[in-house]
Amino acid sequence: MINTIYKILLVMFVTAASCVAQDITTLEQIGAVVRFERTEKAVTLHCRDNSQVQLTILAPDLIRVRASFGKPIPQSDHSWAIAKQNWETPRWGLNETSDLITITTDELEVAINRSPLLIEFRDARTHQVLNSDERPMSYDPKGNFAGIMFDPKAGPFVAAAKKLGFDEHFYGLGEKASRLDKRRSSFINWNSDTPGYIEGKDPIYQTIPFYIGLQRGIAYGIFFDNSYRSYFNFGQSSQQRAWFGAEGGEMNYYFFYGPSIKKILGRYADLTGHMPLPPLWALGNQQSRWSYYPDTMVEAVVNEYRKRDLPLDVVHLDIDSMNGHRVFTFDRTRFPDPKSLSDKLRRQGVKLITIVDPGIKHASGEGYHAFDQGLEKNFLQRRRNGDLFVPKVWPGESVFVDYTIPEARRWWGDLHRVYTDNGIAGIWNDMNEPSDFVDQTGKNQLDVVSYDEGEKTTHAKNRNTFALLMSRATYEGLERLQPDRRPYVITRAAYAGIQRYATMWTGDTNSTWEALSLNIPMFTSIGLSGEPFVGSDVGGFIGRGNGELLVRSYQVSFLAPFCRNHKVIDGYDQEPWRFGKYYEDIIRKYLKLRYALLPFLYTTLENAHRTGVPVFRPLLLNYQDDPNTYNLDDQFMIGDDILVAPILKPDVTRRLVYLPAGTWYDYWTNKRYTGGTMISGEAPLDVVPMFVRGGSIIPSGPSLNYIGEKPVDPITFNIYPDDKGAAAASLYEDDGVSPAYKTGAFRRTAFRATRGGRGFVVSIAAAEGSYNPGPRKFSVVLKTEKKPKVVTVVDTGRSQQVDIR
Ligand code: MIG
Repeated sequence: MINTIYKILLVMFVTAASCVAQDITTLEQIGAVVRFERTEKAVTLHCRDNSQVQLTILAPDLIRVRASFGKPIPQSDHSWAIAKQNWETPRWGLNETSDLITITTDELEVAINRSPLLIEFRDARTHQVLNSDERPMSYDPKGNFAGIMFDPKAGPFVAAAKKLGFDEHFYGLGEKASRLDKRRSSFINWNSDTPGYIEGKDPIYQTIPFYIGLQRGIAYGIFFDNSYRSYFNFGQSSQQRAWFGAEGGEMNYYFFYGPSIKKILGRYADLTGHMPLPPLWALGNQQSRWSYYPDTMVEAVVNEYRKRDLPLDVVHLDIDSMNGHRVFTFDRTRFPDPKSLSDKLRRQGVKLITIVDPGIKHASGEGYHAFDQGLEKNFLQRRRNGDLFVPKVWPGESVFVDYTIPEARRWWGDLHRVYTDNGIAGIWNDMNEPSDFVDQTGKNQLDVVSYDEGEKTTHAKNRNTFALLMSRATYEGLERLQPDRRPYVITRAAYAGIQRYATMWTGDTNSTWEALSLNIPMFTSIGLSGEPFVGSDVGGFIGRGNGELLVRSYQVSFLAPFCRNHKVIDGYDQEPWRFGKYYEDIIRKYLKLRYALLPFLYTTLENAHRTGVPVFRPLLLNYQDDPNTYNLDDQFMIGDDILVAPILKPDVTRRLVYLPAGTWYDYWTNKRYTGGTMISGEAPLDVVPMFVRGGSIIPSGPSLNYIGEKPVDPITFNIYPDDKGAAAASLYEDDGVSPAYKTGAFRRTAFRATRGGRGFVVSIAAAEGSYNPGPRKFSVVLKTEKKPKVVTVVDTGRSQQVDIR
């Protein structure tokens, strides 16, 4: 039965395609500027057609553009994505001529042509053009776009068109089943449950309407903060324009100036929120299956992991752990005592995560608390005519919560007490596009009204933010229930800002080589869109894998923030040992390496939290001036220092690896390379080509079965000097579980190595932050070809015992 539903879903998605021509030149253009006024932080343009445009100066490198067509800019101004509303206005100036109004900040110059109304962003110092309107912003008062609109009642359609650079590259846009450089592609955002998606399938689960343009090494960003079904076209069918638009709402975008992508990502994180740190164990290895039950099966999986000396931190409980798919319940035949199960597993170092879907079983008169309370409190979604909205999901006929109601979010969050009381350590939000088996496109939900700050808006506006608000309710609930612990939420669907509440995985992939090769551009693009904690079902979700595919899949994911093997209900088993000892031994090697590199991974993750720069990076993020990286998406970097070039095809044991300029070390052999060229990497099945940047220091720890098993002692600093003999790094540590890091309870230690005379000097700076990790040893390993004669350690912090190898 489940199988059949699943196959029907698959067929539906493969056949549904949207191919209506989207010609924005038929839209009406905003009128010319007739006058303008200026306040302390903004300029408002009044247009001939009664439209208004407002440019707000938020930071020297961040300008918001808001347009209201045929009417004044409304007073109400709300977005679920925005984390920071109040910006301290930077200094800026305004200059006008008969043709132009020019806004200047320390970094940006915004030239507004009055007639026609065209906006151009330039570098304030060089006056170089960064991005300019190809035509005035446009809208659809006449309904010309009727054939394109998914919900014709939503409109009017709004659009902005930008000149397409001859050599302009486009990155980001969140989770798309596409390559890294989005140039010549077009996309739609409409959160959709798309099992078994392949490259080109669009839209899929998430909506992050933020992209980065890069030309001549100079980057800008555009965040089109509009949750309606939106369109992004990066010159797919036009030589002159890239455009974005939406089926309703305001033209409302934020323009970010780099020139570095890293700087843009920092600003984007300031605007839409920084990812809080998840518990450190979230970086541990995770195992899942649709579905492990009963409890003895979960124990068997954990015992098998321990018996086979494979590290493991988390097991996931999928939908069959619930009583008839009722969220916030356990199936008491399968899981008679979830608390004693979680206690038992915890003693083995394993945490349980359970799935929570948005569908609450429609269960009148049954005494099911979630349904009864939701109904009684009037928190459930209703159609415009007042009827309950009754989608069909796993429990059969169901209801959804209107998460735009603050009290409903609070109630939903509090419902998680049944999980925290039973020792469940994290929550996995699935099906939150929201998926509805009655009609997966969303057509059947168009007249569902959400409270939406009292505006009572429909599905057209609220679909794409549904998952964001559900994750928010979950995160805030866990925060209230366990204030001394960091919440850990995983979501499938999302809207911009999701990183404040949830981590993500890329949904129902296939167990195929094609799907594996998509992992890299997807992880890196999601990272470039403000979501640093990414991962995919290791081995692929749907279909039958094999040992070779599973091993190569681990070689992609072993350093991804989310490393979880998961499998569909009717798929062949895929735990690391399922294909025999030969493959299992290789997988063990990579899982152990992941655990050994945890000090490095966690330091990189904390950097993502603080700076918005992701862990899993495309090379272009670190080498923005090197055009060889602009379309390179079959290799990746972890942080600034580790480069991995996995094998993405069967029967292949060697590949070309691009090493950017600089010194590089083969991780396995320590062989030195001078970059700026392609090299041939040897990759027998047990080897993934992996290189370390000269100039880096990689901290590593002892072998662990799970995080927290024993103190991270000793910490080894692996020093890879650059061509001048220098290297530097820092190590970040905290308690790994509590939110105390937010108030200074962390320890950041800077390290530096320099070559001098016949030896090396390694200096350890005084640590920053109040966290005390207790006594442990530091060990220094110099990865130089010849052993230096003298190594001196200067320990300003004076807290460690250091030995040198
Ligand atoms: O319609 O809960 O992406 O990870 O195992 C399928 C069952 C519902 C989809 C998720 C997948 C999960 C599955 N879910």
